[in-house]
Amino acid sequence: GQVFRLEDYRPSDYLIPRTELDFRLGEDSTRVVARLTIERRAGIDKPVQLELDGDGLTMRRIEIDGEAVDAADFDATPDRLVIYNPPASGRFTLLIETELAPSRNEALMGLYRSSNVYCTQCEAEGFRRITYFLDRPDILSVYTVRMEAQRTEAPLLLSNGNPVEHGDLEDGWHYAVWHDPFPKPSYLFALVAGDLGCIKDRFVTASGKQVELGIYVEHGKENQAGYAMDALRRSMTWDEEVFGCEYDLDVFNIVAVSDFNMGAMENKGLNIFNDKYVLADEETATDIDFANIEAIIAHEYFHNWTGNRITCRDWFQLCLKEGLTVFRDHEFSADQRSRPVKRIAEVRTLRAHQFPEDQGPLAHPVRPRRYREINNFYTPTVYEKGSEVVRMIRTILGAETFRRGMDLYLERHDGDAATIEDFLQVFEDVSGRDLSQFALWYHQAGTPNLSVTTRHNAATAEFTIEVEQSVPPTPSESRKRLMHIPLAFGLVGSDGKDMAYGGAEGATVEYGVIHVRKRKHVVTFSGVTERPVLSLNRGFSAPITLSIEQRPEDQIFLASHDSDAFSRWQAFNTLLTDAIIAAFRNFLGGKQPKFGAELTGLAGRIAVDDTLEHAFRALALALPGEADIAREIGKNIDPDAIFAGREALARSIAEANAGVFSQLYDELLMSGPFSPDAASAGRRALRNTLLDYLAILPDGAKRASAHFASATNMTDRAAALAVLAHRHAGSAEAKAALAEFDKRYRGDPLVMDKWFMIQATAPGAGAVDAVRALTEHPAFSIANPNRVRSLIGGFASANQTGFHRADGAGYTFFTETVLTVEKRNPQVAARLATALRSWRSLEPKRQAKARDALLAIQAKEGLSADLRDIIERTLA
Ligand code: B3K
Ligand code: ZN
Repeated sequence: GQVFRLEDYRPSDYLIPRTELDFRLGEDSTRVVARLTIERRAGIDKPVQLELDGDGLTMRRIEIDGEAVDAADFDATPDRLVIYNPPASGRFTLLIETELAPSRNEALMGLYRSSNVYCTQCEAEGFRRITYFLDRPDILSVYTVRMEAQRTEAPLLLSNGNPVEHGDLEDGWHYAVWHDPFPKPSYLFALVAGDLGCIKDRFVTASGKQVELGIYVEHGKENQAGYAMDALRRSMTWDEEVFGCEYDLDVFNIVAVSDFNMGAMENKGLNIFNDKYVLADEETATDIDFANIEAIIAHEYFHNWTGNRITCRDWFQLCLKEGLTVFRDHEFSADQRSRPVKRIAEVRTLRAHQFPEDQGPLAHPVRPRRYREINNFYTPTVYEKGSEVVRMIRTILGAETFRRGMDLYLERHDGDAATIEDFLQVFEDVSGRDLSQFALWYHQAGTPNLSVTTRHNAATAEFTIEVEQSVPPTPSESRKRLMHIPLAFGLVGSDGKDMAYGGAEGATVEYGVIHVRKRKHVVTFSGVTERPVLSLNRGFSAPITLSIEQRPEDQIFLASHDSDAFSRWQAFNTLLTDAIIAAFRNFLGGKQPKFGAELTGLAGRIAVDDTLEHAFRALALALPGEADIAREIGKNIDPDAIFAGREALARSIAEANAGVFSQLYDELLMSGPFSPDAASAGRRALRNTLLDYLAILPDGAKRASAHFASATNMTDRAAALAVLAHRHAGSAEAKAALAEFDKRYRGDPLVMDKWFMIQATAPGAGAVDAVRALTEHPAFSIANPNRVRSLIGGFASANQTGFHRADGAGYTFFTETVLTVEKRNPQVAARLATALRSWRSLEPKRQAKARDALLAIQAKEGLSADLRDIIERTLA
C-alpha cells in the first residue's frame, strides 16, 4: 500500500468554503447530493485539475455551475473523482450525486445503520464514503445539511450545528435542515436519523448563552442516560472554569448507538457515542463504567475547542487534538474524583498499553512521520503518551504559565488547522524558554530509561544523585538523541517528611524538579545531614522507566511514608513486582517461592490504614498484572510461570492477613441507596479486592457466591462473578453464578459483554475452547464491535495463560477469528491483531507459534490495508 509521509505535506490547490448536503435516506439506497463551493487557493493563478477523494462510491450525476459535465472532462472511479479542466475563473459550484447502501455498510465508516438508526462515522477518512471531497482536515468548510426520511422510520433528523427548519413532505416523508456556522473539516461531519428516545436539559454558559442539551438513546433506556447528562453539565462548567472555554452553538446533542468502532466521536454539536459510554445505572454498570462515561463524555465535549475550533493540519498532527484532549479529560476526572487515585490509574493504563507499544514493533513517535493506514495510529502512544507530553510541558512551565500558553493557543489558532510546532510555539512565547530539546518527546519513539545511583557523604552533608539517560532503539530509529526529562523528586528524611536542602549544584533543579538534559547528570545537594531516601519521578512526572538501586527497606519506607501518594503506591508496587519476579524465577528453577513477612505484613497495614483513601488502598493491594510482570522481565516469557509466581504471592498475602482482611471486608459493606461517587466506588473497590484475596482461602467459593447473591449493584455482582469464574472455575458455585447471570441479563447486550469478558479472561488452558464455544452463544455477534472486543479482545489481550497456551491453540483460534472479523470490519480486526505485538518477548517455542500465526494471516489473499499494515509492522 501507499506510504504517506509528513514531509510530503502540501496545501491543497483548491478550497471548499461552503458545503451543502442533501440526503434522501433509504436503508438500501440513500441518495446524496453535494453542492460544493470550490475556490482555487489564492496564489495559484493558472487552472489546475481538481482531484477529490472517494472510497467505494457510485456516482449518479455531476454538474458544474448548473451544467452537466462532459464525459471527457472528468473521470470518476469508486475511489477518486478527477475534473480535468475546472472553470478558469477558479471559482465554481460542483454538484455531485452519489448513491449509497447504508444497510450493507458493515465497516461502520461513512453512513451506516445501527439497530435501525442511520448514523455516520467520518474520522479519519469516512466522509469520502459518502461523497467525493477534499477529505483532509485542513479543508474547512461551512456545512448546511438537509435530510429527508420516512417519518415513521426516522422521526428524528439530526446533524451538526443549529436546527434551521423542518417540515412534512408527501407520502409520509419529512425533512430537516441544519446549519453549522463554524467552518470544519469533513471528519467532523455527522448525521443521525431514526427513532430514538431522549432526555433533555439546558445549560447557561458563563456569558449567558442558552444551550439545549439532548442525549438520544434506544427507547426505554432514557433512564440510563442521566449520569451521562450530569457528566456533560459538569464538563461544560469545568471547561469554563479551568480553561476559559465556553460552548458556542445553541444545541449540543449526544446520540448513543450500539454498533461503533471505538468509544465516541466529537462531531461538532453532535457527538456520536458507543452506547457503552452513555448508558449506566447501578443495575447494569460498574463503577469503572461510570468513571469511563464521565471521562469520555468530557473528552468528546472538550474536543469542541481542542480539535474542532482548532483542528489538525494533517493526520500526522493527530496528537495535537488527542494528546491535549486526553490531558484535559484526565485533569477533569482528577478534579471530580481523587487526584492521586486518578494519577495512579492513568499510569497503570499507560504502562499496560503504551509501554508495550513503545517497546515493541509497533513503536512510533507521538507525532508519527509516516503511515500506511491512519486508522492504525489512534494509538496509546498518540493518546496517552501524547497526554503525558502535555503534562510535562505544564511541569516544566508551572501551572500558571501553562495556562497562559493555553490561552494564547486558543486565541492565536482559533479557526486554524494547526501543527505541533504551533502548539509548542505558544509555550515558548509565554515562557521565553527554548523547548527544542523537549520537542523530541513528539518526534522520537521509545521509552527513555534513567539509571540512577545516589550517595550520601555524612562528613560533608552532601547528597549526590547521578542520573544516566538512554533511549532504546525503535523501528527505523536506531540512534536516539538526548531528551529533556523533568523528574519531580523529594528527599525523604527518617521522620517521613521531605528534607530541606541547601544549594543544589548543577543549576538544573527548580520547583522540586530535576531537569535531566544530558546523557549523564549529577546533582549534589548540600546541607543534607542525614541519609535521605530518594523519592524520584513523583507523580510520574516523566513517562520513563527507572533503574534505581534502592534497598528493599528503603522501598518499604517509601511505601509507608512518602508524602507523594503516587510514589507511595509505586514503592509498594515495585516491591510486589520484585517479589513476583523472584517467585517466577523460583518456579522456573523448580523451587517453591517464599515471601518475606515484611511485605505481606505491609499489605495488611495498607489495607487498614485509615489515613489512606479506600480507592488508594484497593489500587495498592491489586497485584501487578501478569502482562506488567512480563514487561518488567522483558524477554523469554513463560506466562504459566508468571501466573504461578503471582498466584503464590496472592496466596501468601491472603494467608498472612486472613483475619484482618475478613474483618475489613465485613466493615466495608455499605447499606443505603447506591451512589456512583468516587468515595463509594472506592469502598466497593477495596471490598472487592479483599474478596479476591479471601476467595483463595478455605470456603472462598462460598464467600464469593454469597457476595454474588447479595450484590445490589453491578460492580459487586460482576466482581464476585469474576472471582468465581477465575479462582473457582468449574466449581458448582461458578457454574450457578454464570448461569444465573446469563439468564438475568440475556436481553442486555452491554451487560452480557461483562459475562463474555469474565469468561474470556479466565486463566488456564481451558479458555480457548470456552471462548470458541461462546462465539456460538445467542448473545454473541461477530458483527458487533463491543461483543468482539469483550470476548475475542478480552481473551487475546487480557488472558496471558489462555491466549499464550503452550501448544499455540490460542493463536490458531485467534487468527481464524481475526480473519472472520476482517471480512466485515477491517478496522476492528486490525485493532484486535495488535494483541500479538509483544510476540518477540515470549520464550522460543511460543514465539515460533506466534510467528506462524502472524505469517498465516500475512499469507492471506486480499488482506485489508488495515490488517496488512499491522501484521507487516509486527513481523518486521
Ligand atoms: N476522535 C475520535 C477517534 C476517531 C477514530 C477514528 N479511527 C474519538 C476521540 O478520540 O475522541
Ligand atoms: Zn479524542
